[in-house]
Amino acid sequence: MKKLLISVVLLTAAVLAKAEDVRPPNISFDQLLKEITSVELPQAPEPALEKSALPAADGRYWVTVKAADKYVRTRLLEAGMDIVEINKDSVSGFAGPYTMDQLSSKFFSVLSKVPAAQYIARFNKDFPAQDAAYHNFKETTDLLNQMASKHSDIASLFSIGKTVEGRDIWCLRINSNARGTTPSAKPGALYIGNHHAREHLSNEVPLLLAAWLLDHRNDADVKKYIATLDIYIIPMLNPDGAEFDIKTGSYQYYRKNMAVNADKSRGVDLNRNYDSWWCQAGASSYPGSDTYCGPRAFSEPESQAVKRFIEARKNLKTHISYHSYASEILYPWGGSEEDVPNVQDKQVFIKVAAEMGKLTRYEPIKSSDMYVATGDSCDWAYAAAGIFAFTFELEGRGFYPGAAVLTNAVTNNIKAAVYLLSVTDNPYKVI
Ligand code: 0X9
Ligand code: ZN
Repeated sequence: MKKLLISVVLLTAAVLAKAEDVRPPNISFDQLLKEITSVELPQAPEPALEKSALPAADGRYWVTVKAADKYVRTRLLEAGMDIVEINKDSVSGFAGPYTMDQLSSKFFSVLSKVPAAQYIARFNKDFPAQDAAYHNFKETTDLLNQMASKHSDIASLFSIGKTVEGRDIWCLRINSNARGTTPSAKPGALYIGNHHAREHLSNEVPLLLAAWLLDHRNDADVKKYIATLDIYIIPMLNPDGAEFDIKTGSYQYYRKNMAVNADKSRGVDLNRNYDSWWCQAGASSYPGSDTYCGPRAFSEPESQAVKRFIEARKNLKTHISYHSYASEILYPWGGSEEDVPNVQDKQVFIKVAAEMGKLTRYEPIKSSDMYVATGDSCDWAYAAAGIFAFTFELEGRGFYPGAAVLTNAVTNNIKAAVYLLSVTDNPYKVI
């Protein structure tokens, strides 16, 4: 885990214009890239703007007031309260200055109050305006659906399972003659993003990779890969965490999934929850910690979904798991300082990582040279299924590198991902 860099909040006319844009999203890769670049325009900071742009800077509060029956509720309505939620012993809603005065009488008991703007911002459920180019869960889901329906002859979308909070973990499959969960004997490549909630760039890269492959389906090399390989893209493995991280409109620096732990703390580190030397080093058994490995290996629905997915597809040969940030390409082992014992496999790992390093300008290293951490997904994918599995630590100075890094990160990483496709038929051909 690396040092944090808090990005400055800048609202711009261009960004606001995008937020109000109600046209259906365009799924062509070039259009998506244009959208990304069109929001890279923060100009002079306008400190007053953010506050004045918030609704309800009119002295309203969000209040919770004791109200055990309909009679009290009626009195509250008469006092001018805008009741939004009715609970067993209380109601919550909006109250302006007049109502606040009324509520201060002995008759009522105010249990809590926050300025209305603060309450509304809490339900923003989206990226801060300067990062509007990033895709939240709904936008990601919509784009994947549109890609699958526009290219229904070669692309299909299915859920590999549900998260702790019941969201679908979407997988876009690109294959010229097999759809959905139908097995294929063609060599397979798997790209997964967003194990970690706050690493939003790790959703963008595989999402735009999918758009690019479909847009370029008629390029000679891409056409060949679509005809001869079985390609799976799961951009958002941890949508619960990703949504939690953005839902107040300011970032939470949240890493884990949204499991409720035995001690009531939240979250398991999904990249410590796989069954590869589970919880032996570089992981914590304390539930409240950011590297909590969970109560047992594969305790989490998200990691279980990956396990089921990989175990059901013996044709998978190559894999990238996207994370951020370090500009590194990591290969096994990560949970041990040893090299992988198979000498040929080691050579393949080193060679393929080096080639992808040239395309991204990321440094290729053995994962444990970053730090030894057990229970990570790529160690497990290689140990359990022999998959050549790489962890990409994408670029950017911080978990929230802004829209400015998107163009480079996406275009260079597409080159590396396509290179991986070029060796997926037989990774050993590189040595
Ligand atoms: O710690 C992780 O899970 C990854 N880094 S991150 O900053 N994205 O959290 C790195 C995983 C690499 N694996 C090992 N070193 N085992
Ligand atoms: Zn990560």
